[in-house]
Amino acid sequence: MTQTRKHRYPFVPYAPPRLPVDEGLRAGAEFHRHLDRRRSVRWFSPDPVPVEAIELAVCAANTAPSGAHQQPWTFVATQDVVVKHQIRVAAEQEEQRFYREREIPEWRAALASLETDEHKEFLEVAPWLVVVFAQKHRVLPNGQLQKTYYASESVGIACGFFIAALHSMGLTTLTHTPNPMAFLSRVLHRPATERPYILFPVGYPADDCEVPDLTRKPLSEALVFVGD
Ligand code: IYR
Repeated sequence: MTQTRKHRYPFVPYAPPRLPVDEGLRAGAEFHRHLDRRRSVRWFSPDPVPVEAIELAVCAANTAPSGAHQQPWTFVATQDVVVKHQIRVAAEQEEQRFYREREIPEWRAALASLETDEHKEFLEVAPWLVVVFAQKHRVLPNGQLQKTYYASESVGIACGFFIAALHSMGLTTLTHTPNPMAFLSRVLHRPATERPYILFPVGYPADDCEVPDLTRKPLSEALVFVGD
């Protein structure tokens, strides 16, 4: 029997179709196989990607759970060659400092197998750049500023959905975090209440695209059961 609850705010029933267990497991295995084919890419094709694909990926991201349902993200997308050039120049400046001056030996070892360097050609080759901003505060309809809760966690989850949605459309991306990223607020005219979170170049992989020959850690390292 359903419980009768008293609500102070509107609630609606939620009853997604219940899959038979074996069907659910099959769907889970297929979903894993699909996600396992995703790779981060640094060589993009300049082939165009329709704006609808970006919109669909952001629609998917926008379904992410968030702290107090504050949805503290803004996705800023550009295919403007001038803006992409500005972003590349500024990002390469930061990366030059990182690779030439600041890079510390532990970083060097951790990044060696990725063969990254300060050159970020993909920032101009990929047809789209999507920069995700985390809203540390949000502006209420009355103009007041409200602190957001768990902004980083919420935006991180939304970015995961975004990446998965792109992959489902045969598109690729790179979770790129030039460090520091403050230049993105300046170039993209974002308010001080938002912080750049991740920069995603989006496109199809180049015909001669390669990725590092990496493997994923086994389930036994990713999942630990406790108790009986
Ligand atoms: N931001 C630098 C370095 C870098 C850092 C991490 I963590 C990576 O996974 C890859 C690169 C760069 O983009 O080259």
